[in-house]
Amino acid sequence: MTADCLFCKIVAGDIPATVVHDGERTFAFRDITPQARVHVLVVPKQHHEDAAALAAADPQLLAEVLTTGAEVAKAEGIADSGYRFVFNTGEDAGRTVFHAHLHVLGGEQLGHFGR
Ligand code: D5M
Repeated sequence: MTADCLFCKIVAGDIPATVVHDGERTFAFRDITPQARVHVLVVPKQHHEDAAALAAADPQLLAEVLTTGAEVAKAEGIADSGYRFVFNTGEDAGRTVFHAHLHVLGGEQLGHFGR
């Protein structure tokens, strides 16, 4: 756990969240400001700054984050209708939390991404 990391605190149970998955190395909870009917965040339990850092340090764990995202989509009933995976990186993407996290978005027709 990294001090002052919001998502490390959520994984540790120090900050409440609506948890949808608590696995050996991955964790998932509902986004507090949902951008779609289904909006879940999947994180590695271990702290990594962003997706690229996670890929460099532990590619297997990044694969587990993606697999967990697909399992969450299935459990949320959106696997067949379709969903979107997003990793925001940097200021222009509006990145706010510096613990790698996968957004799983779906449950409705999503607008095309970009501007
Ligand atoms: O996404 C960071 C996301 O984290 C953003 O969609 C809001 C969400 N968030 C922030 N605080 C919380 C808590 N406490 N619970 C659940 N979700 C939270 P980014 O890709 O960094 O822009």
